[in-house]
Amino acid sequence: MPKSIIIAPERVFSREVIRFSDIPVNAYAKSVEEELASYSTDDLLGIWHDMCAIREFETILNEIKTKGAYKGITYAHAGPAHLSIGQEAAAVGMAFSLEPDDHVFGSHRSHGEILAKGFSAIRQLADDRLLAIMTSYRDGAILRPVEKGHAGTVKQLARRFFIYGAYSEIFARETGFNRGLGGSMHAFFAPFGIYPNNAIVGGSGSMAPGAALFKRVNRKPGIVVANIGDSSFGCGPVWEGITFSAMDQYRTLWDQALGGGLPIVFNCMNNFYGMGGQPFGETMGMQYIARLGAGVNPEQMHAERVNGYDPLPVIDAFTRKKQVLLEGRGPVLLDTVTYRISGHSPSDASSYRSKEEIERWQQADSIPAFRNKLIAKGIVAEAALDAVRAEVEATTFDMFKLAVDLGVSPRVRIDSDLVGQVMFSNQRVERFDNRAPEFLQNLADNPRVQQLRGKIRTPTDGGQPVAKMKAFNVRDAIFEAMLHRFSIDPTMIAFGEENRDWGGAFAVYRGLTEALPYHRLFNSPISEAAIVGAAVGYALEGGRVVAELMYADFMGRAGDEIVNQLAKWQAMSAGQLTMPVVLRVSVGAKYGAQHSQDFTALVHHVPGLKVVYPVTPYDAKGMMNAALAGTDPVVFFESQRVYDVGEQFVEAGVPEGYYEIDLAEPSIKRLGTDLTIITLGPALYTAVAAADELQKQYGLSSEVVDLRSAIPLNYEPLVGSVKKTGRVLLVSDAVERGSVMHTVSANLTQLCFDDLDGPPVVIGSRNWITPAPELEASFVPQVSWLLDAVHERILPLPGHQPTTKQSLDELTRRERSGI
Ligand SMILES: Cc1ncc(C[n+]2csc(CCOP(=O)(O)OP(=O)(O)O)c2C)c(N)n1
Ligand SMILES: [Mg+2]
Repeated sequence: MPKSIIIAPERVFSREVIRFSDIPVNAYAKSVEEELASYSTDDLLGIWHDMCAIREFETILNEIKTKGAYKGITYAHAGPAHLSIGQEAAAVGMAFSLEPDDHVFGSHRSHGEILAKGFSAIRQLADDRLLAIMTSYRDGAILRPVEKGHAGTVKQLARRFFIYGAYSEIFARETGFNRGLGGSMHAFFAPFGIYPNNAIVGGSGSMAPGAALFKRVNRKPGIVVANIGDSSFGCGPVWEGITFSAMDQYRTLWDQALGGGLPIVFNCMNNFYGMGGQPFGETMGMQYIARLGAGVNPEQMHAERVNGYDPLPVIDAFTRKKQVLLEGRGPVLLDTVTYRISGHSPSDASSYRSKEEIERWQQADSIPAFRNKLIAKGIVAEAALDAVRAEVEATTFDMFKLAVDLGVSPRVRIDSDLVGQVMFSNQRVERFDNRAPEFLQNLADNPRVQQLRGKIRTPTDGGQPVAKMKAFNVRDAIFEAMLHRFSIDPTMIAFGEENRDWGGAFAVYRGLTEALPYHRLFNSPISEAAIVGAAVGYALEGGRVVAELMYADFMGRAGDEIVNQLAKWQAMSAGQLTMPVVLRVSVGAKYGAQHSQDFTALVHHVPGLKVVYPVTPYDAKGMMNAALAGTDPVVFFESQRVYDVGEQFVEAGVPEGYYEIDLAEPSIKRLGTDLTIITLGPALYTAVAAADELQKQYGLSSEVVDLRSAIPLNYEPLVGSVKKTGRVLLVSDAVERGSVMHTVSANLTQLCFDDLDGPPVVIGSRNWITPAPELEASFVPQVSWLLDAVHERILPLPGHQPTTKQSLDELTRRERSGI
């Protein structure tokens, strides 16, 4: 079913010019008297409160980092403190008019943003709601220390709670928002709309669009703000996130009832510096971050530069931009100008800027400036401002004292297994929402569903091998599992390159285009970082998502999103967030050096990911079903060598109904007594062929075990097999050096040392680039390699004449030359 956007030659060749419209710079011109129509005295005192609180919060951090003490309280803080002294007005301006349903993502320099958003939410939430949040959040662990002896209002209590939770998090205490597993650069508190802050520069730029997507797809209220620095606009993933957010399809192809463009503000906290490099005038060429909106879409992202050294223009901008987003005209780019008076971190000697420059910004400091403005116009009495400041400083200091007190705020016990326990959530969630899943047709009418009914699901058809066209294959198995979950979980969506009309590059999704509305299955831009980043953001908001990378080779493009985002947030939230993402990754064949690499080892090395690689229809369906019922990130490798392969091992065939396979369980594909051959990926089929030859030619009985999964992995069946045979050969198509099989081999050596006749032998692809298909047989393990390896390194095969080089001498020679 082709799309309805027709590209007409006469249109694209017509003469025209591309026009840009003016991008406002500091257009805000309201006097404070004019603003009185929008703000009560309490509002203004609130803004003042929040700015002072942030300043005090960070001043304390700065003092203890640089001097080891504050007002007589000594404390050595080992972790980082990226301070934002000077940026308070920008943070408060950003957060002040946002509602709890508006979600902010941020950067390493986010203490101020967190506090500002927290105070804003506290102001807006009703007392009973605040109490409910504080008592239920981690069963009151943060509330208990701060409610002791508190005689003030609920809102005051909530502010104590929030300042204390933030300090505790920064100081790695049990009483932190995330039990200290997030820390200074990653602290967040979802009940107040504060989502993960990212130590990876620009990290929020690719994740936050997924949160905005979640709001659209699931019709949730509110907008999303990605607070990122000026230097982060040099990061590819930020551009990808912008591209993803600005896709026309939200307004051209999606159901307009969903609300149109993504409700997201890319808010640049523009302090004119990275650590020492200056995007303005040195490391970039756009001069104004706001200019960057010009190329993105005809609305130029509604880009605007605002004065973030005064909270009022920022509040004004956010109020206007939120309206734009609610009208479905997003995304928005804001260039909020501010200045970091503090160093990048306390060890920063400010060698990259002049003293004079810092002094000038100190003279313009937003906190005294705001105070003076209010006093000069007689809007708020000096005494009232001073009283607020005194109270803020006292509370902040009190909370600091509580947070550093190990008796009140203990660290997670060093011998506890907490980190291990929260690496995976290991839950089962049938559906993340109860509404009816949206479909375009009755599934019984779906052509692919109908076609699958006629396919043969068993290894043989009337005693004969099944013809390729008739076999229910791996591709079908994944489709069936996907459709099942799509039909149960209304939040489930899938996206990636060429996912919709093309059906995914390898036609796994063929038929889903007819079945699903755009917002449940769509083409993404060629933006691998944004594909994975958006999936992470979507999942963090509470939706199930399947993202696809067309080739494993492209994982590098999404490197950060896979290794630092997808893998980390469950544990960094101390188990409060789940990550129900299946990342489908196809492993190529016959496409040479950049399209045919098995990268299982890369993700195997990254704690926090489940890594599976089924290669039979039975396994693919059962494991996809399990992955789609779980709450953990699963990197789901698929081999292009076997998409067409029918079931060859399960005599009863692939069930039409639902079943799951425990991801940790290896599968014994063939029983044997003399040798265990362990595989991961399509090497299974090579191993089975080798087992046939070993039996036929040498009477050697091989047990073939397919790991199916690298993480998690139950070693018991492997140990059981090795205890029986005493000999192990491990095979995968990944390049041999550092392959998953080496870890399995090393572990089995320890687990089965007394039962082994000799050391396990690992065979993988050569440590080369993947050559052209005509040469692949010299690269990927072949049956002959396995036979020769058995002969040379496990058990001499009588009369066997090796045709390939598998000896230990050859291994040593190759290692010596680095190949
Ligand atoms: C991907 C990445 N590269 C580099 C760094 C090291 N680093 C930390 S902060 C920073 C400067 C970031 O500048 P900007 O985005 O303007 O934010 P600011 O620090 O000014 O708030 C750098 C280079 C990092 N954390 N992540
Ligand atoms: Mg900066």
